[in-house]
Amino acid sequence: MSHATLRIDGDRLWARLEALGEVGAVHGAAGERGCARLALTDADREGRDLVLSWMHDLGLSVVVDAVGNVVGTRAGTNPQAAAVMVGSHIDTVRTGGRFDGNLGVLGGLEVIETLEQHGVATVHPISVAYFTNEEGARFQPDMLGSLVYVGGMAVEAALDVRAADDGARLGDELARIGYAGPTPCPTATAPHAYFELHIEQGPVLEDQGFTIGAVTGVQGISWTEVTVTGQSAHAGTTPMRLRHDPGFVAAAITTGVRAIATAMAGTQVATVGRCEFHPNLVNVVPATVTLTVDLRNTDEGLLQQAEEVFAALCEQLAGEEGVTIARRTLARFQPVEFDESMIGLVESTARALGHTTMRMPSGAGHDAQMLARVCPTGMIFVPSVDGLSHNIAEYTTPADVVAGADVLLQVVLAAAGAHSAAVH
Ligand code: HGY
Ligand code: MN
Ligand code: MN
Repeated sequence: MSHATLRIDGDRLWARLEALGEVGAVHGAAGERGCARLALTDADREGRDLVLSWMHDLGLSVVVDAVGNVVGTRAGTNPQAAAVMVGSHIDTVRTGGRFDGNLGVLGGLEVIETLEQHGVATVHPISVAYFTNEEGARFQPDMLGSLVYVGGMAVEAALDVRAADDGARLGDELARIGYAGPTPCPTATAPHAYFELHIEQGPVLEDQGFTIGAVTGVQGISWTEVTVTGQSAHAGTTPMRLRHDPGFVAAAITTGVRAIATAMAGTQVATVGRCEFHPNLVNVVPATVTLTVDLRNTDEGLLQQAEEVFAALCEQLAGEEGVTIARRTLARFQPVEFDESMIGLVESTARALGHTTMRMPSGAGHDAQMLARVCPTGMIFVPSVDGLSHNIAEYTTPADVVAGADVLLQVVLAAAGAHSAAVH
């Protein structure tokens, strides 16, 4: 029997989004309601515990691995078959929203609860996962948990990563919040397929009037920590010609990477998101400034070009100002293309459900770009209101949440092989 008429319960999914959104809740002056659950903080633990309780309520068998990835699995009729996995993340940036990552994990739980509710069995097991430290806001690189999960980073190296803000060691924080799990990673068995439902986090779907994005892939990411060391001096007595001012160089780098992106146009983007002065005092020419540069492009060759121009800018500024500039790579991932069969499945499923759909690359990084290394991977985008994300005003309408989760339900059924069963 076809399960094409099966639909998720939108109210139940929205209620979970609201409940998880209250963990680490951040409220804005204009009524915005966001989340702050930086990876491996107490708020992250609280969110993890809540989702874990929902996994147990659904009777899933749950494993926690050595970097804190959590995977809950509903049995299939063929225990030998690899699971169809649905996943994302529940850690957020400091000014995060209630949909980024959360929607993919809770959408997966909703798919399973819908199958349970209607007595639908599947040949393949179905897993729902949340991966550790997808955001990379506290610990770098981003997508760290899923990178380790697929064997792209050694567990030991991951556990030794230090937080940018307070120097905390990832492994210690994992143990502190009780998520240093016993299951080894990388995973012993690759999923049969992986699907991730995610908000677009940009303006394209909304601007062009489409409901579902059939994601073609994820653009390349290059994160660099730049430490500029100059000479601390008195702000009043030091003539301009004698200064070696890392503050000036940091500002030149900030405007310089903007100029690189503007000159390259296309999909090139550049961001200086973090900048710390030392000693950070009104009357002291800084001794050092540490800043981060985030460069991205859908094309690897162009991303390398942007990196080269950026490196040349640093050399030039160092010579002109008489400072030293040290660059440390925090994350570097090449662009990823998803399998055509998975893009087509998302696209045809969305259309069969009566939704408008367009193909598009992802500007943001996602766990899906790591899972694509080990299994067929597809992503479903739903619109972000005003294209906003990594902002507490992030919002996606209930109708679009339901549309995305219904597409997720159907692509999972297509991949997992649904058994004919009575649909109440
Ligand atoms: O940075 C990103 O694109 C993702 O949110 N980690
Ligand atoms: Mn995300
Ligand atoms: Mn994010």
